[in-house]
Amino acid sequence: MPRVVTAGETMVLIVPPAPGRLRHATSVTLSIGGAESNVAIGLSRLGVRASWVSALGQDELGELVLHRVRAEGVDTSAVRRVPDRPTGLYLREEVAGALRVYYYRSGSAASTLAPGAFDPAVLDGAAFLHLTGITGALSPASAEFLTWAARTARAAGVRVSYDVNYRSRLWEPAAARAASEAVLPYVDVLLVGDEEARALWGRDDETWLDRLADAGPGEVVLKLGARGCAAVVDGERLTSPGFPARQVDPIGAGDAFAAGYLAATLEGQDPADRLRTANAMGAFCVQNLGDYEGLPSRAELTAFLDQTVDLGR
Ligand code: KDG
Repeated sequence: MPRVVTAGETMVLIVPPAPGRLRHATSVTLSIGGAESNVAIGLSRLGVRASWVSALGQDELGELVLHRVRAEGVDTSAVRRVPDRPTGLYLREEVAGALRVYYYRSGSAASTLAPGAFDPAVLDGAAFLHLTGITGALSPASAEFLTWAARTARAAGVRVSYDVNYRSRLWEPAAARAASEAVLPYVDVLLVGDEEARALWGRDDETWLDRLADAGPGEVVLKLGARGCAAVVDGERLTSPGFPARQVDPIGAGDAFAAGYLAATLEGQDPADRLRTANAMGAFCVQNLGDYEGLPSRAELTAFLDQTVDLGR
């Protein structure tokens, strides 16, 4: 039985080998990217059984996504294939130090995720269902899926973790805020970044964290990037400093953070240690290229947390 189930869209990701405009790239790398599968992969690498639920096109890109996620030991048995819809695609480029993404996901297979998209039995034995706000932006049906999935988990006694994951290329702040607030009553662990908190709610202060906690989640974690994180856990306020890290690629850091937090929770770590583990995962992730490729094994994470030096030979 998986201990954590994640649900949401994963796309094929096209990345040029070096910074510069995509139009000049003469070769590219094919990878995958999707917040929820990133979390499942992060957990799997840490030895936590994870299952990813989604919909993919009946196309070669769908095969690519399935192969990559399965290769990470994540259970994909509840992924549906949709014959008449494509698998989503996104491209990245870095121009003058600024990262840009281009989505080709409108009408994608995953945008057909709707209430009832998975058999609730998928959640049997799971400790957590992990969702993100991205799903709410895919289509009106997916927005309903998000609250349906959270409600279904709650009814089955499965805890819900939810990452706001605001993507400004997909929707306006007011719509994203409304979608997140609709899920909050069913959420146990809420993860939100400081920039997206300001974009959606106009604030990220302690009183606001308390107010979010009052809306449902017993645990509200505010991600502060390199500065670490702040949290309200069962009424207790905590902060945890970030780890020094040489940033190569920030994408995926929030998902790594979520995977670390959930893994540490399942291990029974106390709130302060959960936040420290989550920060370590985020720091580990940003030092490598790719959404998930650089995520650590359990042994690598432990060495990082202990700041043990591995001579590598
Ligand atoms: O968190 C990383 C994700 O943003 C990336 O993998 C792509 O899921 C994605 C999205 O919708 O932006």
